Amino acid sequence: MTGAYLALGSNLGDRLAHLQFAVDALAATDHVRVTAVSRVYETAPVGGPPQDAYLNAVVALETGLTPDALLALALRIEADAHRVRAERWSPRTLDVDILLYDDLQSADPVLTLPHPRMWERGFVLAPLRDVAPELLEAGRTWEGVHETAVTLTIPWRNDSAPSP
Ligand code: X6L
Ligand code: MG
Ligand code: MG
Repeated sequence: MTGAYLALGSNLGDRLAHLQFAVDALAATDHVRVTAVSRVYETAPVGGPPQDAYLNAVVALETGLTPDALLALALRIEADAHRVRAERWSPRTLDVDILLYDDLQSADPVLTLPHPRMWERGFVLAPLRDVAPELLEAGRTWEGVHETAVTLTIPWRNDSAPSP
């Protein structure tokens, strides 16, 4: 089993429902165990055309899936949430990005690991800090990222240990 971290984002429709949908879909997948979910953050949009604020979160997994299989799963979950691929960086119902897969480094443009721009994005780092504070350098700050009062739940699973 390998540790991986996924970033979730939504700024269309019922944003919170889309994030929870992703957690539920991940947890329901064979060879995937959701070990932790971050708090949910409301974040100012970065890049692309003017668009509404996002909700962002990060999920920690243990998985027996290969990186390619995990990417295929992420894309399928986005499609199942009715993601429409319009112009680059446009609003979306659900974005599921692989941030880290074990300590794998890959320059493959289809799946670059670690996620090439994750360390500059507060909307990634704030939730990542919730589940893996050891990965972040101390004292980093970011703007436009606000913790919300809502939380995601990890669905009960037969084969899952309690989350930390
Ligand atoms: C210069 C040029 C600086 C481009 C930054 C950063 C572009 C991030 C795109 C950039 C640049 C992105 C989310 C988002 C997007 C999200 C929030 C992107 C791709 N996804 N904003 N913008 N949350 N808050 O999940 O990340 S589009
Ligand atoms: Mg993204
Ligand atoms: Mg993406």
